[in-house]
Amino acid sequence: MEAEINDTIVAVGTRAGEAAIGIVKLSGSRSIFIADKIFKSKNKKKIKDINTYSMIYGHIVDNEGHLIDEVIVTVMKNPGSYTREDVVEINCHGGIIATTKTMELCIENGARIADPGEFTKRAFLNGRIDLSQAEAVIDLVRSRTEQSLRLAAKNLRGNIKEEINRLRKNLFDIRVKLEARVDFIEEDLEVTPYQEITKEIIKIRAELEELIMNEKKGEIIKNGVKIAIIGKPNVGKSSLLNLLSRKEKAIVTPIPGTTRDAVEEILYVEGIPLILIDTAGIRKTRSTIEKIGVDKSLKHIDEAELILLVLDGNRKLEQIDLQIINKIKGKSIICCINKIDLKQKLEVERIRNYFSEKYIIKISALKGKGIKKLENKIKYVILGKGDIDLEEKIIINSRHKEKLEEVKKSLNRAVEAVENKMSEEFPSYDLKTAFELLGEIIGETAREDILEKIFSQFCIGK
Ligand SMILES: Nc1nc2c(ncn2[C@@H]2O[C@H](COP(=O)(O)OP(=O)(O)OP(=O)(O)O)[C@@H](O)[C@H]2O)c(=O)[nH]1
Ligand SMILES: [Mg+2]
Repeated sequence: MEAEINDTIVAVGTRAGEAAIGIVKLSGSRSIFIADKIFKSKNKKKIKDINTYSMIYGHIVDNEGHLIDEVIVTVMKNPGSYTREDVVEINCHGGIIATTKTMELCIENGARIADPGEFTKRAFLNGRIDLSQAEAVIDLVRSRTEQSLRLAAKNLRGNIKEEINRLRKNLFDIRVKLEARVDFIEEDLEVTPYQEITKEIIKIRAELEELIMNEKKGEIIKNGVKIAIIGKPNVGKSSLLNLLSRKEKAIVTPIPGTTRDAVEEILYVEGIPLILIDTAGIRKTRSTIEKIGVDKSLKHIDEAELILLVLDGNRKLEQIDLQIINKIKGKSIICCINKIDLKQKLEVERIRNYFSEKYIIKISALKGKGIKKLENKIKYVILGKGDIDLEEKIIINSRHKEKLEEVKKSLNRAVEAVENKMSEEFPSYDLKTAFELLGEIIGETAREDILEKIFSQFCIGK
């Protein structure tokens, strides 16, 4: 059921459990009234009589006059609050009971418990933030690295909204020119030639493409990259995982088939989470346990964005190596020739048939040789030439990207219509569609189910 926007909502905004403080948040037209019913201030003042952005000290008292907690109450009056409604925050002592009890008292006095993300949803519905900013709030809360935090903070400032509005304005201007052609042609006035209009649409399309391209970087920053270490048994996969993560995470022994289950470790390279997965060595085996491990390795090949193929430099290339190479064909691969501290028997020329020199790296996982080079190569493969330059770029999310792909299709149709010299209403219609699709990114034309999907990702009290 769709909640009403004009009722007053309440939630505990901090995580349950022992903590220094726990905050109960109220938002809505009756929040000050409700708070005043359960709060007795030290100086006998009512909350309704204090200024916005000020605090008042006192106690929460239940209907029978029992003291619940000693608190500080903050008031942020509409429209200068997170939701643009009257907001009251009650700072209780941390712990489960005081905050829960305070929230229950608010409900007894007319508040309704908030849905997940409802505070932010109200900020959106009341026009304080757009949809891309609301999404940035989720990203901010979920940030695990400084990079992803910076990205979210930038989008929270309205970075994406501004860009989308600029694109929308440009589209709108082109439509005006198209419509002017219809009106002016009859009056014999000068009109914008179709050629020029094509150029302008193509320029916007190029800008969309740039945004779409940068989406991947944003996803990498937020969610990291899965990297699977793959190879036959005993080539040094686990040793490599340990070395890269600088931990004794995986068991290393001279016995082939040591690793049975995939071992995962997250490391951060310049703020980018790399999810490294050490896998069981791939070979034909009769052991049931090892077989399961090998199956898992094959699954990780499919899921990984990058494969570190490990070969043993001390052994000749074997059939199984070739089978593995065949299996990972088409993936992003760095070929690591390991154990270069030992006598080299691997036929490197044969390897060059499969991988370009650029992606072949010689290392020693035992001695730590070539590791810096490998790390740099990983970074290069993941990010491409340029580093992730957050300061300059606008980084959208995957939902925005999907929309932009649709926008691009509309623009393609518009270009086609203009190039085929079709009458103005055809390209104009496509531009209008593009304009509306862009509106869905910032929530101007978003449907209820999209809003539901976005706000349900929030935690309660946000
Ligand atoms: N000399 C030398 N030995 C290495 C090197 N890397 C690994 N080893 C040794 O090779 C053996 C196997 O290493 P692991 O890291 O367990 O190999 P693995 O690929 O994980 O093996 P499985 O889990 O059985 O698939 C161990 O005795 C390691 O110490 C290296 O660069 N040089
Ligand atoms: Mg291993």
